[in-house]
Amino acid sequence: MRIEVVTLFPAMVEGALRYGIVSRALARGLLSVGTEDPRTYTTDVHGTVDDRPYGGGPGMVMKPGPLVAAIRAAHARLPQGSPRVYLSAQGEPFTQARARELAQLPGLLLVAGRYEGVDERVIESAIDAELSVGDYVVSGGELPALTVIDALTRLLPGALGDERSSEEDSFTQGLLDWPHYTRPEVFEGRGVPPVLLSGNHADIRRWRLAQAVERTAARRPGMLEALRGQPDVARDVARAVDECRPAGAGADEDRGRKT
Ligand code: 9D3
Repeated sequence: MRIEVVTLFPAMVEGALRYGIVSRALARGLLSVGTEDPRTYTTDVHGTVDDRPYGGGPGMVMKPGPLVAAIRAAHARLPQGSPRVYLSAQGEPFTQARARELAQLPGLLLVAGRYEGVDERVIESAIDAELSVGDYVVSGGELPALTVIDALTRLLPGALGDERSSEEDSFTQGLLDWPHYTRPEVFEGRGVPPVLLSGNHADIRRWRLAQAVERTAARRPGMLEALRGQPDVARDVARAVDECRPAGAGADEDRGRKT
C-alpha cells in the first residue's frame, strides 16, 4: 500500500514512522509513505501558508493555493482513484471497520491541517472524505494521520510478525482486551490468577473471554449492546456475552456497597 501525507511538518510524520511495526512494514516493502509540504508551493519570500479568517475571529486558516497544489502533487504519485482524506475534528469517526476498508486500497492520500483548519473550498474541490480520530482536540492532523497509518499497517498481510495477533483480534472483536500477566509470579505482593498457571487451555480461554466481557460491560456498555445485536458473533463469545448481566443491572457502582 502507498500512502502520501500532505503536512507542514513532514519531519514529524517521517520521524514517527521509524519505529516498530510501521518501520518494519516499510523495510519489507509492504507499505511506502511519502510526504508533501504545502510550503514548497508558496511564492512569497516568507513562505506564507496561513492567513486571517474572513469574517474575523481568532486564529488563522490554511490558505487554499499552496495546500491544493501540494494535494495535487502528492495525489499524482498515487494509483488512479486513491481517495483524498482530510483529518479533521469535524470528520466521520475513524473506526476499526473504516481501517479495514482503507487497508484494502492500493493508495491513500492523507491531508493534515494546522491552525484553525483549512479554507472550506479546499475540502469542496480536493477532498473526498473527512475523518476524525475522536472527540477531543489535538493541535493538527499529523498525529491523527499517523494513527490512521499505524492502524492500517497492522492490517496489511505480513506486517505483524506473529500472524496470530490479528486473528486473536477477531476472536474478541468488539470486546476490550483481557488482563495480561508475565513473570515474576508475584510482583509487589500481587499474584497471577491461578487459572493462568493451571495449564488448562480450555479453562484459560474461557476465563479470558469472561474477563473481556466483564471489562467491556463495566467500561464500554455501548460496545456490548452493539455486540448483542450482531448475528455473526462467534458462538463462545455470544454465550459469554449472554452470561454477563446486562449493563446497568446492578454492577459496578453498586458492587460492594452496603445498600
Ligand atoms: C474553535 C475551536 N478550534 C480549536 C479549539 C477547533 C479546532 C481547530 C483545529 C480543533 C482542532 C483542530 C486541529 N485538529 C485536527 O486537525 C484534527 C483532529 C482533532 O482535533 N480531534 C480529533 N480528530 C482530529 S483529526 C484532525
